[in-house]
Amino acid sequence: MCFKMASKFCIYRTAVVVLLLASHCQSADEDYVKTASNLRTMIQNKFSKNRNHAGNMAYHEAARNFIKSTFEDNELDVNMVSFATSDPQTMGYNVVGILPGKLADTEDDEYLIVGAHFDTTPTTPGVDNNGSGLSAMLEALRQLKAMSCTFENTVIFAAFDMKEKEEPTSACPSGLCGSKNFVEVWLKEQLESTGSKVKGIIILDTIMNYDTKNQSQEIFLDNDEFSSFNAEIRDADSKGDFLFGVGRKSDSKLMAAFRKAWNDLSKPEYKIKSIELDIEGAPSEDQMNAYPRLMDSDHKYFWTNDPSYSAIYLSDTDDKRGVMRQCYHSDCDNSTVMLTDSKLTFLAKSTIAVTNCISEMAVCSDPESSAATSAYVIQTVLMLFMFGLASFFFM
Ligand SMILES: *[C@@H]1O[C@H](CO)[C@@H](O)[C@H](O)[C@H]1NC(C)=O
Ligand SMILES: *[C@@H]1O[C@H](CO)[C@@H](O)[C@H](O)[C@H]1NC(C)=O
Ligand SMILES: CC(=O)N[C@H]1CO[C@H](CO)[C@@H](O)[C@@H]1O
Repeated sequence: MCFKMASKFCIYRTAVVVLLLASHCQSADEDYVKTASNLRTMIQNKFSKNRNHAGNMAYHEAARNFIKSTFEDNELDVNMVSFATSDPQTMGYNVVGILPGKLADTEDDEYLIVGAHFDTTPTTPGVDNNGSGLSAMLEALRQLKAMSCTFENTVIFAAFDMKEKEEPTSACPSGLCGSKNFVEVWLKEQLESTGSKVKGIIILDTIMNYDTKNQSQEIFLDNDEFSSFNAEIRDADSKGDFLFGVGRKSDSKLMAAFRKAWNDLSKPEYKIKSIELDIEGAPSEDQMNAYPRLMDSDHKYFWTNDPSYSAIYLSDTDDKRGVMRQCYHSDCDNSTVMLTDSKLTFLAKSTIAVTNCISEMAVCSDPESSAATSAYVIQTVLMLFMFGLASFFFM
């Protein structure tokens, strides 16, 4: 009706609707802006210099203490977990923060774990690798706390030390020492003493290098089984405009939950692509060797553990995309190159997706959250009412 009658009123009415819709949608955009701004500040101030235990010991320690105090500020139970390394002079330190759920310390509890490594190789500021994953984890923690609801399940935030292997000392020649210790010692003891289980782990590694230029994305998987995945990238002009997720068959529920959280957000130009390896449970030696790129992050020991835990690994494909082809493990993985608006917005989307995925899976059960939902419903009803009123006057 409105559209047939090109009246002045029709224009008013459309304007009112547009304004109402804009005010209603604003909060989503504000979330991105606020998240990106928090991430920028954190990376700039805390994660823009080298954090190798031998390369820059003071900054490595400062990063660790910053993570610890962030956990404390958010009222987590904090464990600074030290572990011996193959170098008797060097200790490793994981920083673990626990947000106990209502089911904490019971056999019904199923942990959700978010993990990122905080060290770098000796020669890089490590803004993308892996200041990005760590910042996303800490910002997701802030957002989860801001929801002010008590989760059914316990959520654990783990900052791993000594992921990186290229270093002047022989502390961790194989890499992934922090997450290995976390899984095989700390988590094992925790589960044995409580009888609790693990629902899923999200590993955030190098995740902020978004690049929309043609040919910015190299093909990074050469196994035949990925030919259609590769074709899809080529057909879209090989743009590095997606977050890359890896899981096994055994991780399909967790990956589906994360993808849903991602796809429910706005800004579809920031994409997600994931693969599902044809693996159930712990990968065999042959399977490990078949996918070297896909096994080389902190999810590895969650997969190989007995029992094997559900874990997904998220990255921006590291040295196979855009500027990271030159900057990986080097000088220019720095704040000037990485802290652009589009890279920060990409990181913000990953952060909000982690927040929403964890809050969904950990089951928020507080009346306050349903109060938030009611507020949303009331806002919507009010909006429809005003729309009706506006129609009445302007028809
Ligand atoms: C990217 O590739 C597409 C298709 O090949 C082409 O139409 C477009 O102009 C290219 N963009 C740039 C910026 O080169
Ligand atoms: C980061 O690296 C770029 C490229 O090498 C350089 O131009 C810039 O000055 C560096 N920024 C910082 C903060 O070191
Ligand atoms: C995805 C990923 O693991 N990114 C990098 C983080 O740091 C280590 C060590 O440099 C790299 O091997 C990872 O590939």
